[in-house]
Amino acid sequence: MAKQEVVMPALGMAMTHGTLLQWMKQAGDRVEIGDPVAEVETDKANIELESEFSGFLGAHLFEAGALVPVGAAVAEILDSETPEAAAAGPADSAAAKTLAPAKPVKQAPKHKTSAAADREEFRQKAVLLDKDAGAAALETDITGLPAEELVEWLQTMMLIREFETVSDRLALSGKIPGGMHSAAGQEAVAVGSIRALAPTDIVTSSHRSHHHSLAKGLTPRSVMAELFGKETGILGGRGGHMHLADFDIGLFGSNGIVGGGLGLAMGASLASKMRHLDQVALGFFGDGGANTGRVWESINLASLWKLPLIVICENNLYAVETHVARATASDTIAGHAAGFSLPALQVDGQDVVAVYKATSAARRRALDGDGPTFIEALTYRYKGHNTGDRETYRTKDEVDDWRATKDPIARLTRALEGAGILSDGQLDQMTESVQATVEDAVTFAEASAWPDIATASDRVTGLAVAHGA
Ligand SMILES: Cc1ncc(C[n+]2csc(CCOP(=O)(O)OP(=O)(O)O)c2C)c(N)n1
Ligand SMILES: [Mg+2]
Repeated sequence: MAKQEVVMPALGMAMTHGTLLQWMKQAGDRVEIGDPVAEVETDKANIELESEFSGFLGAHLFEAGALVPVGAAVAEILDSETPEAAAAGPADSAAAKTLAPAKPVKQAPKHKTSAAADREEFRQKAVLLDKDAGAAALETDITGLPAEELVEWLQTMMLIREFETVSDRLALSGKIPGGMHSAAGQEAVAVGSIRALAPTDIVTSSHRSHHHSLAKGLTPRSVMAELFGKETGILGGRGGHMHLADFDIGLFGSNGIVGGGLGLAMGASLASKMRHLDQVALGFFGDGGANTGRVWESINLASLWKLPLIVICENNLYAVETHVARATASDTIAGHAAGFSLPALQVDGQDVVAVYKATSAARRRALDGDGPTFIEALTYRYKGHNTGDRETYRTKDEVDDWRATKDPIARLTRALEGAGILSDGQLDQMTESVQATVEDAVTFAEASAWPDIATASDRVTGLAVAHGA
């Protein structure tokens, strides 16, 4: 009977324990992914603990009212066909643990959100994916693209999704220190754009960067080990999840300065132009980054000097808790950019082919000496802003809708199946393959050594590490 654990999440750097206020599912109950299993109180708030798996709930491992250490399993989700077996639970669960006296159960705060109003406002202002689109617009047109490449795109998107799913769980359980920013849902932006580049082109990223880094060619092992802070990580464990870089593959790094990556990309494109290289630089940032001055300074100079720069704004609708409609004066972010005398367009960021085509055109223009292009990719993050985000600013329905109707992996899969490109059983093989790759990355990271404390001040700059100093 396969088992998966529901664990007490780490919702802040200082959190060591949480109180299990009440159970919302009983042993033997059927549980779907996303179902609330228990209500938990932390030092910050009350949250619903959702299941990451579907199956049957095993025995409660703690009683309501118990103080539970971060990372401890509170229940298991069993793969059992027989709910009775699930209810029986593990042999040692006869008495659920109580580490603290039961407390009176507090009322959970009402779900506070203004997302519905925000969405309506944004619909009036911007060209959203679902605006008058109809079902046809939610398909992906793969006409004329080589089957082998399309399958590789799908596989890479699946790998990123698996990496994000597993690492998010590890961050919640406290195994990945400091949490992370998941890019689950945004895979098509990274893969569609980076597959339109040459391997020698430069990419700079933001704080949400696992998808860019894996698409550009960092190995899952080197990224996972970096997230763990181990010496086998791509930066020797110095960078963590917000500082992934490898100059040898043209990945000039992620960083925590919102909007900062575009300045680096602009500098790289200036260098390419001055050296007369056949090379472009692509800089990513988010809708929040689009409200920082450095982004527009970079775009202004790149347009004025006709630099080989591709600017991609991943508009996932939120900057932490702020909806883009609350922070953006013009109708669209591309609308801001249009004033800088460069092509500025919106693309469906959940359509890997649309992103690929827009970036290919931008690259041709850049190499022809005509300057930068601004691409606003409309996308969505499935997880909260970072590990432990309580997501009180949007509804579960909104997230479910994006997952159900606009998922980039499902869309490409449908297109490939429709065209007979995926053979029988190939999708299952691809799923097993990405699961094995990520499992291997976790095993590798866990088994790797911590950096030697005596070397703490060595290789502290990305430049030195990337050159193997
Ligand atoms: C210059 C700067 N200002 C503020 C922050 C705090 N901060 C971290 S992420 C973030 C929101 C970024 O939103 P967005 O650019 O839309 O990217 P997303 O998180 O959606 O990928 C903010 C404000 C920061 N890291 N750097
Ligand atoms: Mg955003």
